[in-house]
Amino acid sequence: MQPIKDKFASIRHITLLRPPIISSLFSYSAPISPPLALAYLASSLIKAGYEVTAIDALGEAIEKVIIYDDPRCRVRGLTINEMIERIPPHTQLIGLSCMFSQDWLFVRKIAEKIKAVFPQVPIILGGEHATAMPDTILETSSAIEMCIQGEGEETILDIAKFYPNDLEKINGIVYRRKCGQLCRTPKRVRIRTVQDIPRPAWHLLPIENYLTGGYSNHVNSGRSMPILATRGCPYKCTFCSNPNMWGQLYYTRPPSDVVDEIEEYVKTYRVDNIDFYDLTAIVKKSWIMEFGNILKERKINITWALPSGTRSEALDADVTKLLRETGCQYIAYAAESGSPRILKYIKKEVKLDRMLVSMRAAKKNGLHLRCNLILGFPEERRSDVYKTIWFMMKLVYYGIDDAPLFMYSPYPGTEMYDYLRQTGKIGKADDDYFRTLMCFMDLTNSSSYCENIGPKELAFYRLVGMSTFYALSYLLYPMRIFRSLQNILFTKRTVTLFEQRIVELINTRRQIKKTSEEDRSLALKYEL
Ligand code: B12
Ligand code: SF4
Repeated sequence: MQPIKDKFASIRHITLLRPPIISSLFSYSAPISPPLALAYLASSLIKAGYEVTAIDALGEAIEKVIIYDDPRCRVRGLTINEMIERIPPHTQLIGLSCMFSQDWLFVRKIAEKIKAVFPQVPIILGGEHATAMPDTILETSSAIEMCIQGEGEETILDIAKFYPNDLEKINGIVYRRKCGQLCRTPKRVRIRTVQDIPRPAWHLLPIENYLTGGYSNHVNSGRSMPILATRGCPYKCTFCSNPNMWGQLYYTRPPSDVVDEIEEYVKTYRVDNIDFYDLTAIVKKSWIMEFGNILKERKINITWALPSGTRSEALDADVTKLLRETGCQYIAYAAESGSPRILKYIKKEVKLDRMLVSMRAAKKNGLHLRCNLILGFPEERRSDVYKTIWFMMKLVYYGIDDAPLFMYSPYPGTEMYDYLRQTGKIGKADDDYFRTLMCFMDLTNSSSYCENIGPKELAFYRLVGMSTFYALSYLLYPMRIFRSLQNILFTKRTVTLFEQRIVELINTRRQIKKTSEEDRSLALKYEL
């Protein structure tokens, strides 16, 4: 990490802002989870001696849901006005985060409104979207001055140190020169010793709101804290932005360091559950065995989960047994397709039969499991779709609890997006393109980038696949009906994604109604 702040640096106070959750109007879900990026960035800045204000627009108003008109979307969190009110007048740099490209239209609006109130303060943008599309961002928004590429902890320290005179000294940025020309500095070398990155500064954020509400990126397991054990992913699937964002370098923290962090959360925040947010949490069996054994030795009384979609190679019968013994409750496997032809095409190096063996062992050891699947890749044929649906039926047979079917969305910064641009299947990255990204969880709206199957037909397959999966799994395992009813109606603690989605739908309807007319009109007024 970087040394202590240069005392002659011009920037002393930095505001970090995480936007609210933005989703399409009829989205059946928009998971609520704490802002890891903000917590990590704030921590590095504080350690280097800067003053930081961290505004988590979601966390500060989790139950406020407002319908916006342009872009037509549902927004959970503070209004733009409320975000602006929280920015200290003396701040010298505003760092916005944009994790999802579908959020861009709204994030652009936030940046413009902030700029109107703070014309002298530079606004910089980081996150997956800023890494993938810096040119488009800087060309279409004069409010944003600079985009950060990839990992941000070291880059933001350099920005605070070198802004505005020595920007060329900062690796990993794209910025606009005074003459309007865009300038890209060399890529930044990734942080290898991830255990040295200062731990997230949760004390600056409204983490208690997430903990009390049991919010996490999958099911409600009580007071849940996110954690990262690794950075990056060694694979290079063509639909994923990882290779562009992180490269193929994969660095893990020592298991004992991760367990230390968990212990700290149990002590400080009384957490019940830990969720790993890693791109690919488990690659090596030796790592996960060591982690499990340390958890066991230290007798830490928590549950934990791997909800981000992991690989199966390291998860055999021994490992899943140990995981269960140490409180692991939920694992998401990332199969993506039931068609070996498609798996080869998307460069997803998984073997479905091996994954099924791993799932079977995990199920036998009492874990709840999910398998993520996608439909509608550009070269997908009907026969591939049928194979995926057939694979889902096998999953029912093996007792898998969840099998969400997502529509393929072309995210910028992915190999497949570049292919679709080159072949003209995606024209300009204009506002319409970002609107189509928004409908990935919208059952009333669908888009298709598939050469062989149209959007309506794909939506039909998704409906058939998912409804058959859940209908059959409740028929085959009738006890699940009672468990789900009990969880949805009474305990509100959920164990599957299906239960969680129903609870979210009920809550969101209630929250939209509860969000006062005053807030709504304020939000709309600010848009004009
Ligand atoms: C956990 C996770 C989720 C969780 C929670 C996300 C959340 N709200 O916190 C859940 C399950 C909800 C989720 C859902 C989805 N996700 Co997701 N998710 C992730 C994942 C695995 C980890 C995110 C994370 O916390 N990382 C750890 C932090 C530390 O990293 P970071 O956010 O990138 O921040 C670093 C840098 O980006 C940078 N940075 C970030 N902001 C800023 C700001 C400034 C000022 C600076 C200087 C730097 C900076 O510095 C940070 C520290 O190094 C990422 C992949 C990844 N990034 O690792 C995908 C990822 C973000 N998700 C992705 C997608 C596509 C989705 C879904 C659409 C998938 C789906 N079909 O369900 C949904 C959309 C949800 C929605 N909003 O409606 C894509 C986004 C691609 C894109 N361009 O839009 C990613 C990149 C995965 C991938 N490789 O394809 N996701
Ligand atoms: S989809 Fe998963 S395995 Fe593939 S590159 Fe992305 S993070 Fe890695």
